[in-house]
Amino acid sequence: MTRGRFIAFEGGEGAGKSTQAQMLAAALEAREIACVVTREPGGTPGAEAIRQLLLGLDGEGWHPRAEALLFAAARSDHVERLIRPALEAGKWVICDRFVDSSRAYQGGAGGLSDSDVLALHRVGSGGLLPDLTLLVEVSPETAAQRTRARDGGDADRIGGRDAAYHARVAAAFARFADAEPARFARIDGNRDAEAVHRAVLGALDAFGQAL
Ligand code: Z5A
Repeated sequence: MTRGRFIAFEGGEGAGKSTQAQMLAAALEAREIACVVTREPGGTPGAEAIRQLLLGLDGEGWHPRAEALLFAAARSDHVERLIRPALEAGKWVICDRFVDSSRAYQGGAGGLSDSDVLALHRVGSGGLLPDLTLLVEVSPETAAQRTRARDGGDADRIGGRDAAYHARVAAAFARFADAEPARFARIDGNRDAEAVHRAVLGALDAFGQAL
């Protein structure tokens, strides 16, 4: 049995990751390639419960290190119970956010060191990395317009952090992509969804993951 491919979408809120994950899954299914679409934080019952703790908690919220541990714990359950078994069964896994989100949000923007975030990932998830990470990048104006149209101004605990925090997240993602060109493709997400989807398929092709 050939192992499946592990593809992650990354980027800021409103970049269009979930839309592109669904469009890629439809393209795979049209080619009769079995795939699983999942998300972080979440993807398993345990990780979805941790998602509620992370994004829904009222009051003072989590200290940055506690937040990083909770994301790593959710990911650990997700990797062991869903991602690895699906890959071993030969399915493609399309994941809406993965460890690079922890590196960008809890690391680059939140103040933890990259090596600490990666150490938690080694302990929790054996250091599993995607075969390809598609970084969907949009301007802050595009992101704000899309999330406003969808949520009417409501944001979760992390999405609601200030513009400087989100600018640090975007800068961190760009640094990771530039540092690891063999694993990342940067996609301009400001275009309409079909044009972004074509760029996603082009990136898969260029990375030798052609459909
Ligand atoms: N987080 C973290 O801190 N550390 C971690 O390790 C992980 C996560 C894994 C999860 O939020 C939060 O957790 C997130 C990071 C943090 N907070 N922030 N910021 P989430 O899962 O609830 O939400 P999100 O990941 O930020 O995604 P999102 O807001 O749903 O955005 P998206 O998936 O990138 O976008 P979308 O849902 O595909 O599209 C948004 C809207 O735009 C929607 O109405 C679409 O129909 C529309 N759209 C999409 N694409 C287009 C194009 N191309 N043109 C026009 N309109 C479009």
